[in-house]
Amino acid sequence: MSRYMVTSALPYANGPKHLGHLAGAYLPADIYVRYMRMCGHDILFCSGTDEYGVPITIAAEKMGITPMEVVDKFHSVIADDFRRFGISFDNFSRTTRPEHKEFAQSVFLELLKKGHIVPKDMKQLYCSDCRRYLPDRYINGTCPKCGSEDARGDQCESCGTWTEPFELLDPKCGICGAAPETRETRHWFLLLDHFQEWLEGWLGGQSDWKTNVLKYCYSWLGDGLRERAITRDLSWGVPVPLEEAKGKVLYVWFEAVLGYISSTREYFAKAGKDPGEWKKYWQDPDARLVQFIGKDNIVFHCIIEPSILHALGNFSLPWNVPANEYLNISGQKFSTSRGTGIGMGEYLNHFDPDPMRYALAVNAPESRDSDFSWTEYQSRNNELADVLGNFINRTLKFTESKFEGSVPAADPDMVLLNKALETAEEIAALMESFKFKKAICVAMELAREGNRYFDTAKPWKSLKTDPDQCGVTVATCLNLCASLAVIFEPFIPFSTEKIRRMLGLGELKWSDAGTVLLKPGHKLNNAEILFRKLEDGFEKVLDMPEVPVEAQQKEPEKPQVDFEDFMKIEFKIGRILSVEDIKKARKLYKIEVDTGDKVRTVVAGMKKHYTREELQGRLVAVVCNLKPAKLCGVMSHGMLMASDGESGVFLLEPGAGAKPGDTIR
Ligand code: B3M
Ligand code: ZN
Repeated sequence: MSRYMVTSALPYANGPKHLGHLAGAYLPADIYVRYMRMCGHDILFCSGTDEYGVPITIAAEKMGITPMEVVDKFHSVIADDFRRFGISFDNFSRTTRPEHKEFAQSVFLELLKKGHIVPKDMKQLYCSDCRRYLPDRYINGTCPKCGSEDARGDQCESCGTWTEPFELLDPKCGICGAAPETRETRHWFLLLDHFQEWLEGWLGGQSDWKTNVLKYCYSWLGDGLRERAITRDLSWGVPVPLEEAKGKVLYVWFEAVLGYISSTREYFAKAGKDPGEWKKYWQDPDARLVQFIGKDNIVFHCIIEPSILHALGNFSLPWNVPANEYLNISGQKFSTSRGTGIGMGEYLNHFDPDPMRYALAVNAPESRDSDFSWTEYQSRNNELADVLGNFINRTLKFTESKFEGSVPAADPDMVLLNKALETAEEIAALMESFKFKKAICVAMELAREGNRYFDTAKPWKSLKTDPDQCGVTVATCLNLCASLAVIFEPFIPFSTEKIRRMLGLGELKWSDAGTVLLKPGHKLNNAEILFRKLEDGFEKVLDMPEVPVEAQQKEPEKPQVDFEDFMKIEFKIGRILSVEDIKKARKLYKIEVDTGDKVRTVVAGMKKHYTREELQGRLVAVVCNLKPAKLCGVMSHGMLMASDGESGVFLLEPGAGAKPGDTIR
């Protein structure tokens, strides 16, 4: 039996990740890994956050905090969201860990020694306005390949080309927009051309890989591989381990692809493990490396990483890289920065993980981009409830009420259980060829079959007419429930755990599907509802702003007013013409205000907060039609609007340009 090393792309710790990420590289990996574990394979699943590189420094600048604060914050958010979605990593590391730095530096030195990395003086774009070198993502421009105008200096998102900053046409500083100048600096280059021929041969042998992946690779090889700079003039990153390279760091992609190995090493460095055991997953010819990524990462995993691993020698190369296409939302790319897309955490704050896991698996962007919509999600959720949930529930409820919650003394109908066995075999073949979308549909078909069986057998009738037959039906349906708990486990693990609990079963193996797991007399637990149907408009809860707890407690103290009532109040801009003290009044001023139509006298409690000079000539907001009232002997014909809180009392200030007499609405 082979050993498997499974990885999912290391997400940048620059913000929370969204459902597009989940569908691309994490959910499929988790489905695969859970299935393989159930088959008893020796399999390890590692990932972690990618914490260096310009995406992090850009986030830090935007947020006004340090890069370290950014990655600390988002590492926990991302790790927690994955955990809540049931992504079952064996280890989820961070590239800012010292072990990763040491490992990445050692790989750099090794390749330097072997002559695959050489220093060169090169041109780099420098923004004289911002006084800094502009690394890749800090440069925007036109893609030399497809002509898209929002290509960045590292990649064109439209066509996937890996661009170099000075290759962009019409480059602009990503920070200030100025046209940058070109300056000389020294950098270290990975001589990818050393690997062209070897890659052609190696990739040529991967005919079972997805065609979209191979197509990308061949287009790269077709263009001819060139040397690539793998160092940057940045302060945030793994330092280049050379005296003469002070102030330079390794290019994030060069070290990030090594993060998978660091994560595995970290896993085995933990207490109670053999620290050398990582090699069994990375340096053993029997170990199969399976890497789940999104399509924009293909070149790094199918060209760069294999070149590095090959150059190091004794490392296993990817056995498969089942890259996914994109999940779009209403035809647009998911992008948290552009405000399109749904965050994983945002979703989980309102809904359960499994319906989304199911919806994304059915709708996976496996061979082409797919589109997410709440309508589609709703119908997938309701399908879970109507088909799988319904079958489990009706079987268990019937057993509860008619058989005292025990498996009847009858031999189950092997025709149906054999069908479950065949289904499990069919799914196994699909899983092993990374066709999860088809696999989940086949699984749901078996649940449908269960409902048809129940409907046809009519146990509620046979209970009276043929109790033995009724026992057979129930024993069959219960065992089918157990088989369904097996085959759905990789997809909706939270729900199958519930099903197993209801059935009184512990952990199951893949080979348990189609077998008689529930023997006569086996006691079941109470049935719980598995899935709740969603009504139209259910997704509105996501739009509601999240109200902090303290704010929730401060309910409005005043009753609501009708718009008509509100409109009865006349608010106007006024200018203070004069301010006088009022005899014996410690808090009040008598103020003359010009409100356009007339000059009115207002008595205001401003004496403690403003001097007369401060008020003189000031523009204010005035409530004009308050019923006149006498205060300390002076009639007041209105009120000045001010804020009043712990910080003090402050007059509202009309914006510049407002004139006395203007109405306020
Ligand atoms: N962090 C890009 C991404 O999040 C990058 C992947 C690294 S995998 C080694 O899509
Ligand atoms: Zn600039």
